[in-house]
Amino acid sequence: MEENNSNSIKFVVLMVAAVLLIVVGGLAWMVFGQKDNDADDTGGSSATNKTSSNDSDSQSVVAAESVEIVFTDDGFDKSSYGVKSGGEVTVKNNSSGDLQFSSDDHPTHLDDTELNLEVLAAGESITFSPETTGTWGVHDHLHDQFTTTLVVK
Ligand SMILES: [Cu+2]
Repeated sequence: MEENNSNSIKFVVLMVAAVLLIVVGGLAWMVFGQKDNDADDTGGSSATNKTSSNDSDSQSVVAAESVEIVFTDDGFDKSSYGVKSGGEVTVKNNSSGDLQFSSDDHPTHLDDTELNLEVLAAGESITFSPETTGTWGVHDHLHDQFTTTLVVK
């Protein structure tokens, strides 16, 4: 009798452990599975939004015959500028220090080398005519947190 009792107790304990494993495992699978799906959905939709807004930015930029890019102590006055290929771009340094207008990437400046200008002291400006069409990231090489975009069409 004693042996039968301990055997049936062992059986009950095993059954309870098995049920707990299934319940806990199932819950964990649901929770982590949903988290993964949520992360995928968010990443996918935000990436899509970013791409489409970038595209509309480039497309909505008006390519003028001439454009003025004004730089102050707060950075460039616009997030993007547009100019026709061969048109005039004037870069005006209205900040209190030097400005080195440079093509991305920092620090190699190789994306469009015709956008690499000489250092402009406070109050100076320069006009040049870029010809290579494209959407070019530019920055102040001396303060590379200041960036903008020049679209040449
Ligand atoms: Cu740079």
